[in-house]
Amino acid sequence: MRTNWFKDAIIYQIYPRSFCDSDGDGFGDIKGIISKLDYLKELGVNCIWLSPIYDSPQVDNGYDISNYYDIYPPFGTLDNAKKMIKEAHDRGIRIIMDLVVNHTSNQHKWFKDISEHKDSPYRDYYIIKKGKKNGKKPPTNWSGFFSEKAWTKLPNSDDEYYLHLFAKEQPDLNWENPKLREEVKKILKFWLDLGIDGFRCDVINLISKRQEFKNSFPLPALTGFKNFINGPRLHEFLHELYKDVYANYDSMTVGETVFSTVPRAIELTSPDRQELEMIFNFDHTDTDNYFGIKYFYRKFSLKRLKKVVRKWQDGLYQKGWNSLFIENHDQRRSVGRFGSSEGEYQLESSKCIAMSYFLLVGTPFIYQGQEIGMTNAHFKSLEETRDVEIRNIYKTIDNIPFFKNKLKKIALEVSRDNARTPMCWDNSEFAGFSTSQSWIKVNDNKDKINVKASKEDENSLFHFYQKLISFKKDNSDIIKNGKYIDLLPNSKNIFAYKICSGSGEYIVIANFTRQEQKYNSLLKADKKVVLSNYKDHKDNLLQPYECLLLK
Ligand code: TEU
Repeated sequence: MRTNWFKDAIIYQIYPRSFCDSDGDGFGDIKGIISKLDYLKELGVNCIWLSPIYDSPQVDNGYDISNYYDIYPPFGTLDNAKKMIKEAHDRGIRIIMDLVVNHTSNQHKWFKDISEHKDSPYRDYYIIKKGKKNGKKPPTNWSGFFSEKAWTKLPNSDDEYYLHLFAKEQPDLNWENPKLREEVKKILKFWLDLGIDGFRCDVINLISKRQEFKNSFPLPALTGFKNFINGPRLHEFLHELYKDVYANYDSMTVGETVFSTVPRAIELTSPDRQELEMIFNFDHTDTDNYFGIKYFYRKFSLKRLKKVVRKWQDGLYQKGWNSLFIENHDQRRSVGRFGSSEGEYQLESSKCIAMSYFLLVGTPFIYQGQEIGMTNAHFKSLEETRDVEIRNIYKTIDNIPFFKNKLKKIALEVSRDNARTPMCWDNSEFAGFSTSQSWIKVNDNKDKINVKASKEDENSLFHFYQKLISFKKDNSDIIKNGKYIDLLPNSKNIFAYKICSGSGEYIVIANFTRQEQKYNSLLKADKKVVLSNYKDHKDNLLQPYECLLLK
């Protein structure tokens, strides 16, 4: 009954609050999504990943869920969601939902109950520990992902604390408790029975915590990470969900796994272990920073990127399955990133990056707006941003004696809000996203970069993505068993690789610089150009950011 449809999926991520607003309140909604399904079909995608639409106080834009069985009213109703699922399916588009079960909102009825009643039956749903020194100090020195301490005092308690790896409004769930795991299965079944096709599992490799709860060596960020990343019962918990729920549906799961490694990914995604279908690894998004921390910015290097691609493509070959992405709602935009350029060669370089990642072996993801080349928002001040993460970072920076202004500038440039500004549909006042002021500013370049303009220009990035999608669909036999071969591992300017299998092969050659690059045309073997970002090609020369797909 279960099929491997995830290997043929071309997935489009929708960030609902910024996608399309149907009722003019400046906030995207489900009816807005329904109105754009034909657009997605035209682009060619066959699956949507929806960031959370569940009921939520929206401290972390819906990644803090207060009711898993209902919809946040500004997004619409459950009936709207049912209609969306049907309308998508009618167009051959599957839907996977975000599943946020490492933590809930502090407004979830379970957490509210323990905050109000000492003997609440839900106490064991969360991770509650007595503080040290009669409750004056937290149980451990751990710190979380949003530059906060990981423990906060439980409301109405003198000496007890609860664990939260994200904002203090996002208490972590206690997966050691079998009752909690049954609740999670109930949630999964509810949505699968409603017709959902699977889940993108938020920070899923944090669900199992080491039970010793001991202090760790203090770090500038994520002190104690070994206690909560890839914990001892992670695989057991995931297999339990698979066996008791997923096994009965033709569903798929993609796990968001922070700080993952190839051996870990093989364990998580190898089909015989029955845990997840694929994972997101973030190694390539760390090719322009130090230690995996985006604020420690450094110049991108193609060699670093190629090393990471080689590691993951070779590592999972015939053992697991890769996901492929260059943007999402937590990352700044790819225009101007990964060697691409904002300004001169903007279109050529966006196409070059697009081809390079999209045709690797794995399931590709496109984040809303990426297909038309939306850029960063270029925020001028904190007031223009909305994200809880950047607010916390600003507080941290205020406590640092030096370089405050420089650090704040970097924080604005890498802020998650860069990817969260409204989808630009046309050049009207509110970019066709809404008929009134949106919850966060519209990009200043909406007059040039919008869906309408992209569709009208046959040379646009939108049409280029359409072609990449068709190629990927038409060549799925090669890709499913495809072996990745890096053709120029030592070049710091050219990314060239071959994907080959018993069913055939193709080659991608891409110049990641704004200069012409000489190369040996023997690389092209006897193949013909199927797609490129230039009309004419030179024999032994690649033009700035020129990319070639050869078959
Ligand atoms: O992200 C997990 C995560 O690790 C990121 O928050 C990361 O720390 C951050 O992007 C670095 O800039 C997931 C969701 O994708 C994110 O939106 C949520 O805020 C987070 O989990 C908590 O649910």
